[in-house]
Amino acid sequence: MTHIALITGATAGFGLATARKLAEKGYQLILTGRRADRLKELETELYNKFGTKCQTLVFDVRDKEAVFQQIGNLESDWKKIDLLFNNAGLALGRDYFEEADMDDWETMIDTNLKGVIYVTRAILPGMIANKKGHIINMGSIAAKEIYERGNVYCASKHALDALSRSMRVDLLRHGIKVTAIHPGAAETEFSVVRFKGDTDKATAVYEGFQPLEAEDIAETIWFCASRPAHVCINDLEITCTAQANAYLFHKDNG
Ligand code: NDP
Ligand code: 8X3
Repeated sequence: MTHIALITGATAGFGLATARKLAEKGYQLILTGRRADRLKELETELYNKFGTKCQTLVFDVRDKEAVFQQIGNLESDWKKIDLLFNNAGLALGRDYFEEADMDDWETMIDTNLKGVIYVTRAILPGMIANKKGHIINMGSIAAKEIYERGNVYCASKHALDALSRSMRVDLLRHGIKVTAIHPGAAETEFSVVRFKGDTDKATAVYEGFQPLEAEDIAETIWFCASRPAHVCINDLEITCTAQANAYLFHKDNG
């Protein structure tokens, strides 16, 4: 039987790599993000490579009305979502608490927390009706520990961790699995976004060690998604070998 997955933030990084992995494994995909051109390119790529059937939905996860409208407008067959990957998210800035930009803080809270709440509520009626489903929430090592100048990004991911554990408890009676995955440093567009297009600053983050790659996370998502029906991975932290916790790295350049 074909499974359907909805991925938020499928235009780059973890979401894009996971779309490719799930397509290879035979999933039908609902690909979402704000960059419509990238979603269309991915849809074509996956169809040509694997014959994957896709729907593309262009919305900002912060826009509650758009989220409910677009997901609500899916044809009934596409509403039977087996796997939701709440991946869309971002960090903006890396500044001391008293210096950080308040608008950046609002954006992180609205995207990393409220976006997950909206998308999850929009897809849940279908999962509850099916009495099964799996929600995978993208946390971070920053959901487990804080680091200097990580303030509101860390807070948004700590809140997401609490939300994920709450979902696990509240959705237990519906047979729905909930997993939180917490990666450390991974080289995607994440740091380019965090440093607002400053690629030198972004590249410097990963100098002197080998970070995780998006494909490492896609493999891990697939592992979580492919466990037998009676097994649920609740919480999974993953870092590259050179990273021991949120702030301790072993770098070649010291
Ligand atoms: P990327 O910047 O490569 O990808 C982020 C994705 O999120 C894009 O597809 C982007 O799509 C989407 N997105 C961002 N904001 C919105 C929005 N408002 N509405 C809809 N989609 C949005 O970063 P990563 O793949 O690295 O990050 C994915 C997730 O993983 C994030 O939640 C991040 O916090 C988390 N994470 C990242 C780590 C890392 O080191 N890279 C480590 C731990 C966790 P578009 O711009 O097209 O809308
Ligand atoms: C992204 C990884 O270490 O910048 O969540 O918080 S980190």
